Amino acid sequence: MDKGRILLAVTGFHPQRWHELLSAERDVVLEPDGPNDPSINYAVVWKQRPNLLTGLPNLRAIFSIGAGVDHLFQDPSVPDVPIVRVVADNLSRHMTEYVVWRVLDHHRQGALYRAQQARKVWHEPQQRVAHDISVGIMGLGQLGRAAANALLGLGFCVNGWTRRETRVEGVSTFHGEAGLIPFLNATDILVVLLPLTPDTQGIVSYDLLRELRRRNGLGGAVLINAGRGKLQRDADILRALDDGTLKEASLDVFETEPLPETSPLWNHPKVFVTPHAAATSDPAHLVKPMLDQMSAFERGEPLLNLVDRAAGY
Ligand code: NDP
Ligand code: OXD
Repeated sequence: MDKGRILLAVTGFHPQRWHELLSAERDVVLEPDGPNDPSINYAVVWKQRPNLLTGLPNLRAIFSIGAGVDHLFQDPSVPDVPIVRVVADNLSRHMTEYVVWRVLDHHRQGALYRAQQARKVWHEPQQRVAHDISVGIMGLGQLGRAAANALLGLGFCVNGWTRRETRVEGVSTFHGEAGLIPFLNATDILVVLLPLTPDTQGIVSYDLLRELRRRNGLGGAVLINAGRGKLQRDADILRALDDGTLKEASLDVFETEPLPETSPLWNHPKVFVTPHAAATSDPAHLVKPMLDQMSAFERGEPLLNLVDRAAGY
């Protein structure tokens, strides 16, 4: 197979660095030359314009520059070619840092200390050991497993919930609809690392949060969502925080992004907000493996990290 040409189609951030690095090895364009451009062989995309990829007769594969591919499926006309997503140590490490940071902050009562400091209060609250706390991770994929292992290393009990039956050493695993309530009932701090699919949209509802365990020394259940904003219902989270169903939340993702200035989540004393920054795709780490995959594919080797279209992730 000849050395294919790349269409780089991203919206929402500047493509310059991706363009520079991809161009080191291949011809890269930012727009097809008309609706049926036969010269395009690969599309490297993030939230591409609807219909942009339809009718490219020689498209061999699509590369998402993110781990999540829900942005691609916003366009129902995405052609039926293999879709490769990001799986990278660098991304898993960043997500693990975010999860460990937020779990430890809730566990070590960061919000309480910040409030005490503001009032110059010298008071030592009771502190639980990590082993008394169960962190439940929804989604034990590339990112969820890495985070689970780090939390186990810190001494937390870790539960995991997946679509299919899964085993991860040291983690109590649950799966499917039947496993969801038992998983929640055994979880103090809920970490959401699911992909957004038709099955998971809106899953983090008030009813789900009500099932979390509250018998620990944290003084209530905690939610950490770094998956996708549309997995949650912002209004349900606010309701749960306000009536005590949830003690605190760390949210990296929101139903609408950027989070609108009018959202009460911005100023809520029990909410810690980050701007979808838990694990950002870094072209310095991701472009080379992408180019290597294209070359390997052209030598007849299979593509790796393929998306299962039927499952939606
Ligand atoms: P993976 O595809 O490796 O893992 C997905 C996990 O979710 C799997 O364990 C899968 O179960 C589980 N899952 C999927 N659907 C369901 C379902 N219906 N019920 C129960 N479990 C389900 O994804 P990654 O770990 O690489 O990434 C996870 C998500 O993190 C991405 O899709 C993206 O949305 C988000 N993300 C957010 C970032 C940020 O900065 N905030 C950065 C990067 C990613 P099974 O094991 O059975 O397949
Ligand atoms: C991703 C993201 O999916 O950055 O990789 O959210």
